[in-house]
Amino acid sequence: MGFFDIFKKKKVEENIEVVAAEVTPEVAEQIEQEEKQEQEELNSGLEKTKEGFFSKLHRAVAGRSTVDMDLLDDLEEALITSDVGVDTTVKIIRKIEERVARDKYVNSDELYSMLYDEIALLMEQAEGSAENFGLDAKEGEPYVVMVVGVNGAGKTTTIGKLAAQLTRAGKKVYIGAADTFRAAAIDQLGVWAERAGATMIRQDMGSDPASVAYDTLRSAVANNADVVLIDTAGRLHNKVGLMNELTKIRNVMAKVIPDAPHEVMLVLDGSTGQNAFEQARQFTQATKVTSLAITKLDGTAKGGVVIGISDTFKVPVRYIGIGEGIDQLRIFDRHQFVKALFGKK
Ligand SMILES: Nc1nc2c(ncn2[C@@H]2O[C@H](COP(=O)(O)OP(=O)(O)OP(=O)(O)O)[C@@H](O)[C@H]2O)c(=O)[nH]1
Ligand SMILES: [Mg+2]
Repeated sequence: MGFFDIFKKKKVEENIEVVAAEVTPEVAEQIEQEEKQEQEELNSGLEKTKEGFFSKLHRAVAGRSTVDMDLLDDLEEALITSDVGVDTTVKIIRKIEERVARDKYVNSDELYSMLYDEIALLMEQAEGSAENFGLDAKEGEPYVVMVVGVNGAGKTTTIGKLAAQLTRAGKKVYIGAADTFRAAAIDQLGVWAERAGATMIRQDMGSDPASVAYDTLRSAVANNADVVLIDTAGRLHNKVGLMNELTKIRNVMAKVIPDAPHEVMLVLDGSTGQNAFEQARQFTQATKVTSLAITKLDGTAKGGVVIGISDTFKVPVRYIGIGEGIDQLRIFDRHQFVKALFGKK
């Protein structure tokens, strides 16, 4: 489901009778097929995480007939080494302990299903869901998303993929090349903008990023754009400098559109495991982050970070990247994710 399908969904909800009449068995079947295909693509994107997670769990559980302290210790280790994070792991283990104490004898299948339930519940309770995305956007005003994150996290790629989804959904998209640190960064974004059919606003390398953001918003407003995506530089070697720069970009944008940016999306490289936690910690402390995109979940066994990060930061994960391709950005669906992790159909 694309970003702006949410708007459609809202309209649909206001007009439920019409929609009910439209859902023919053929349409229902098509929806079901699409959902199935999405789940399959997600399953293959998360294959390595699933294998890593399960081989560890399996090793912990294999040959044990009862759930005792030893097994729980091994389970704890399996979760931690799957990058779920210590705090979240401890939370999960406590829940399992409580249930085991209640249910007494638990076999390994039951243990797996308990784990599934607990992780699914944890994700459920983590604040924010894709269902709310963008509902506060106003008609006739561009919805501004500022994209932040350390170098190489996948900001530019995520912007490119997102722009493509949005233009495909009929939205007019403006992209601001506010990472002026390297000429190559501007060119890379230009290639994505062209592919996506979006308009990129740029200045020369080395120019003031806030000035690029300002130009982008002015131009977006003048041309009735629907969405603005602002790319930023991700250098962290001078953290204070970077955070000041982000603040300056925000302030300048608010001069054009008072509510902007409507969204500050932090992009995290999921394949860095614990490092992604650390980045989330630093950025959420330094600037207001309203959503997360976790990239590179394909090709890594560290996808457990999504569970820990959702639980720890209470900032909704909006998107996950499962490949470099233009179509490999997904709205994060907690249910689908946990299912993929446990290999459930
Ligand atoms: N496999 C995979 N690669 C990805 C994904 N997202 C981004 N990448 C790759 O990660 C690399 C870095 O991505 P960029 O989008 O350039 O990262 P950035 O955050 O803009 O980096 P800077 O501009 O240096 O700050 C590129 O080679 C991307 O193709 C993903 O979901 N999966
Ligand atoms: Mg970039």
